[in-house]
This record gives sequence, C-alpha cells and structure tokens, in this order.
Amino acid sequence: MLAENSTCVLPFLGFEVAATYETARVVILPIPYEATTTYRRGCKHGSYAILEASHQVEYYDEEIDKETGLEVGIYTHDPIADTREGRSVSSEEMLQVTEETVSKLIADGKFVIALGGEHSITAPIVEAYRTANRNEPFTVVQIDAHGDLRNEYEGSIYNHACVMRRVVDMGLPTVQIGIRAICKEEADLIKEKQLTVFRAREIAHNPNWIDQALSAIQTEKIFVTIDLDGLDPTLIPGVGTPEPGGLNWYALSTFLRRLCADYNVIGCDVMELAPIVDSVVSQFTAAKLVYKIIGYQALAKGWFKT
Ligand SMILES: [Mn+2]
Repeated sequence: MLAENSTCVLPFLGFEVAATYETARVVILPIPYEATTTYRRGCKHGSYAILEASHQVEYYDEEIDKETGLEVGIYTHDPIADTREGRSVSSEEMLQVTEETVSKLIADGKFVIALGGEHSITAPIVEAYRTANRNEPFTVVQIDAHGDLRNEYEGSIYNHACVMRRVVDMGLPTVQIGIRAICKEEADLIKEKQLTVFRAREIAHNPNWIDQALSAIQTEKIFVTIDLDGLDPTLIPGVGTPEPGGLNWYALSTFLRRLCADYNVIGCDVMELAPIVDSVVSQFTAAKLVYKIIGYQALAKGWFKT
C-alpha cells in the first residue's frame, strides 16, 4: 500500500480541481483488484479507466446547474489491493487492506466512492461501514444484473458472484435492483429469506418502480453498490459479465438522485468496469455516473456554497 497522502498520479476530473485530503468531502478510492473474474477479464483496469475518462466530463452539471467539481472537494486516494502489475493479492489481503482503508476514511469524515475492480471488494467496504455504524443498521442497495447471492463459487466464498450473500450473512437488509440473471440456489434464497428484489424485467414495465423501491427501504442510512452490468450493456458494454435488458441511464440517475435526497447515503462503490480496447463509452459513462452521484450527494447534504 502506498502512503495515503502521496500525490496521486491521476485525480478524478483532473489536477486543476483536485482537493487536498484535508479539505476534501469526497474521496475516490481506486481498488484495481481482480482475482476471481469468471468470464471477460480486465476489471483490474476499470478504476483507472474511469479516472482517465473523468477528465473529459464537463465540470458544469447541466441537470443541477452547478460546477460540482469546483465546489465539492474531491480527493483521489492512491490505489489499494492493486493487481495491475501482475502482483497477486490474496483475498485475505484485499479484505484487510480495504476494510482498514475505508475505516480510516470514514473516521476522517469522508464520503467514499470506491472504484473497482471486481465486486467481491464490496464485502470489506460494507464491513467497514458496519463497524462504524455498530448500533444502527443500514440498507445495502445493489444495482446489478446478478444476484451475487451464491454461497460459494469456483471454490471461494469471496468470489465476485457471492458478494451479496456475504452482505446478507452480515444481517444487513438489502434491496436489489436490475436483477436479471440468478441461479436456482439464489432464487431459493430470495424466497426463503424474502429478500427485496426489483427485477429488470419488472422495472421495464412498471413506471412506479422508483417509488416502490424507495419505500421498500426500511432504514435511514444506505450504502449503494453499483455493479455497472446493472445498466444495459448497450450503455456499458465493458463489463465482465454482460446481460441484456438492463437499466437505462435516466432510470438509474433518477433513482440515485431521489435516493440521495430521501435517505442518508453513507457510502458508495462503482464496480466491475472492464474496459474495451478502442472504445471509451463504458468508462466515460461510468465516470459521468460517479460525477452524478457526487452532485446528488452535494445537493442532498448542502455541500454547494451557493
Ligand atoms: Mn453483476
């Protein structure tokens, strides 16, 4: 792990708007960890592709009429659990360094947006929030094509296909949105535990799904985990396991805006971008999504100066 305050080579949005750690409200945490990808590889390059693409995002957000990046301090952390240079990082090491790093950022009062890397990283991030919120449960809202509810996959309980099972095992309530690929074991678990799932197929034909999803949340605090394959693969083809029939841009951004407005979003991650050579669509869309989340949080938390 690199020193926490050393200069990051590639800050989100660009050097001109990068805040210092001390003044930043938002910390972008790149976690280029990839170990258990099962189909299309490359998510270890996802976080840096998002950072690079973010330099092309317009500072002025025409939806909220603010230059978000100039008003909200954004600091980009050095990467942790970095497997890009062929260095192997064990599951245990990834779990430990991620939980420790996120815990420190929470203790420093930062709003963390972690950039994967594979989805298994969400478990230690959520664990850090759990430790910080010992007496108050929060809901994990997951945007994903997949249930990620398998107990074990390819010999590991830390496989990316098991991450929401780890969250369910922690005893935290979950709301899963955009789901359209699950196995029988996961379908049985959803029934047995009566998990709240908004399937992509139902969302496509239900204009009231956002109201229904918001009212299904029973806690004030929320952690949001976004597997980018929750969006339709026509928007983000660069994912490890694409599935047709996903959420569209306005459905997801409208949902996230209302989620930030109506609840206390305590943290967030954006996972599973696996860039495609010669196409910037996926990483640019992901970067814009991250910028939208920062803007919606800033509106909800009163971070804008004017
Ligand atoms: Mn997925």
